Amino acid sequence: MSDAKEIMRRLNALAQISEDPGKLTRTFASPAMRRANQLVARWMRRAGMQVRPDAIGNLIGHYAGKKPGAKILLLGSHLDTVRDAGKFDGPLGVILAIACVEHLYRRQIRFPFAVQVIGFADEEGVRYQTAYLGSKALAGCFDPADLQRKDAAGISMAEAIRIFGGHPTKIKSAAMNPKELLGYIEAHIEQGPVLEKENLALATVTVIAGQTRAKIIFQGRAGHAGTTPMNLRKDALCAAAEFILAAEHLARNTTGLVATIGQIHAGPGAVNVIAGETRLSLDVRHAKDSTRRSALKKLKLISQKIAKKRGLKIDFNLVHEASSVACSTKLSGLLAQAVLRRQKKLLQLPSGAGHDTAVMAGICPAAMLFIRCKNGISHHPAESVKSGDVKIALEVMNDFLQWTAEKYRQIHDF
Ligand code: HGY
Ligand code: MN
Ligand code: MN
Repeated sequence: MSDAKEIMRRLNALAQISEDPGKLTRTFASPAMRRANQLVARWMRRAGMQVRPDAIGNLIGHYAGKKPGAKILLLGSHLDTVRDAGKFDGPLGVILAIACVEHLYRRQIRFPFAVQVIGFADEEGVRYQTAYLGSKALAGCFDPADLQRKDAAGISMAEAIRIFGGHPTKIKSAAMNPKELLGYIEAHIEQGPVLEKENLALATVTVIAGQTRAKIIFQGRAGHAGTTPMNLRKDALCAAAEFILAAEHLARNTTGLVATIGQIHAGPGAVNVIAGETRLSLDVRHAKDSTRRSALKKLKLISQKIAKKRGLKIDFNLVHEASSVACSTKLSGLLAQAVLRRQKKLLQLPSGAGHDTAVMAGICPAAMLFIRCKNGISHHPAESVKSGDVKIALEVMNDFLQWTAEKYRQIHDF
């Protein structure tokens, strides 16, 4: 079986490991994540890697360099998913990276640097609403206060890590030493329509858009749906609806801005009861941090005006923020040469989606390889990738590794 076909086979196998029957959901520190780590660890060992979990549950495969103590080139992506996910967002980058190491191992090739493949424990932030837990632990910027966060079942992050087999009090020890790192490369589906429109398989990434997530609570008054006159209501769901449309309006009228309310909960949640409280998520992104931050300020003001006009209380709390991050031009430059060699054309795209690359760029040069996905669909079971594109991506990554080794003396640091 060709390497690309084996990658697709493995992605299908991995996609069977879910906490939701009939759909793919694999969240941070869940039993499904543990089973996924066990399967991926087997593939890492088959590629000649030593494998270990770190304190937060990242899976780390190490392929030694020619000499002990050599610098480390990191490859990888995340193994967690959103709810009802596709099978490529995250795992494609991990399984592709393992295939690169397997390519070296089968040929007994050793480089002047070591290669490590990382399967990050939590990029999506589904369980605890704050993203990048795995890469933040590796990058030494994990916030210990997050350990107190509770999931929907009331389980704290610390408890979840302990149950998973991790060590919540030792997350600091998971931090990598930036001096030991050569760089980080993440192969990931584009999650957008541009590569397909340009009829190209691959692109490199210029910048990863910054993102802010907030939790909003409209507090009104529940009441009888039949006897409460419209002008006497404090309807929290109508307030939320007005806010959601205002957020959409602002984003539609601000170039490059996206605003999403993906979650809403109305209580008490009976057909014949006016909603007394609504809880919303808010996700705002833009390639320019100042534009994102000013949009957030406007949205907070809008929510306060709506609450005041309707006689409601409002809570508007930030739960996650990540600045926009430029990829390393040097690392991307070498990757671009490999793309040009295989694809004869190069596209460089910004990423509206967040990635662990944005965190890893804080401790080492970081770059991304985008792979075309059908109709740009992602965060959806219809996510799909052609094995022919995976084949080219594998060739590009193998070329990139080979060239990095050949030029290693000059590019000791990217
Ligand atoms: O939400 C994102 O941008 C990414 O898929 N975590
Ligand atoms: Mn995602
Ligand atoms: Mn992703």
